[in-house]
Amino acid sequence: MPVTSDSTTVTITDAKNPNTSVKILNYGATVLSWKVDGKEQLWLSEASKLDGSKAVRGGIPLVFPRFGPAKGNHPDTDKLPQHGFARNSHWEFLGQVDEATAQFGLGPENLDADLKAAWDHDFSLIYTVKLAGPDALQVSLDVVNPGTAPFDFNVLLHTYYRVPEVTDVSVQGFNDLAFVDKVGAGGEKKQGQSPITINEEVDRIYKDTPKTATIESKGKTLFTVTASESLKDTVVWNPWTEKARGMSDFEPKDGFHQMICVENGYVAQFNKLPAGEKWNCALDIKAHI
Ligand code: TA6
Repeated sequence: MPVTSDSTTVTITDAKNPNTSVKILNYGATVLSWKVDGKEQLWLSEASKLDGSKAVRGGIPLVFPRFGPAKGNHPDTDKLPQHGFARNSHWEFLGQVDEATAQFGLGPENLDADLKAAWDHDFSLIYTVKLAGPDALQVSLDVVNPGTAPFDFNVLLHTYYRVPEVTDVSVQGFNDLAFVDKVGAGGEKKQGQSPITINEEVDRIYKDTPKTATIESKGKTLFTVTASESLKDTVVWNPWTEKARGMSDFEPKDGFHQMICVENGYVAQFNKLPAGEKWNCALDIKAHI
């Protein structure tokens, strides 16, 4: 049975290779693990909470309906916690679409009362996770507005890619795109340069990014990442020493050497979804093991 579930997780196993699988925690509909022929492709903190007490530190957390902390400039979402509520809510496993695909749903009925009060809109999220091949993972999200008024939202797939050593990594495909630098005081627009490398804390928002990027190490491609047109922007993040030390759920403390977040989303501004309409995004990741 390639799709199996228990009370807290769903696992999709490749029908042709039992060592290839993806595991999703119902809490946050968070992809916790993606193994290709037994080799883990995602980074997950050893101190990550998996009991629903806190958003998962690692894997692919989902960010909706706001990205980042409240800034006091968006009353409709400013009462929400950082990165919204999708990653820290109990999603419903809707079942398998086929032997390689599972679906999860979230609506107002799934939200804690405080979160529902903080963002009182009718909405429906349908998240689909697919083992799209022996070395491919596809995730896609439908955002539906069944209500009678529009709402503004951000979406981000906060993917923690596992890498051998982040200082050997280069992210190709962004050309020399400018970025907003969130490190320090944050918010300064800076000129980028290609490839993106990591030798310190990096926390950048790249707007209107090309739809395909590669994550390489020592000239070898580790991942090819292809985003739908609707995922306009990309965040690149590595907490480095101090920020890793400051996160209680980030372990081991030097684990930032084995991860890089390349996060496809719609975050540079809010997206308005009219009443009765649906928005979709998809991300395809190929692992080159
Ligand atoms: O996506 C990058 C970022 O917004 C960083 O600024 C950092 O805050 C990271 O997300 C992790 O946020 P979290 O709320 O999961 O600690």
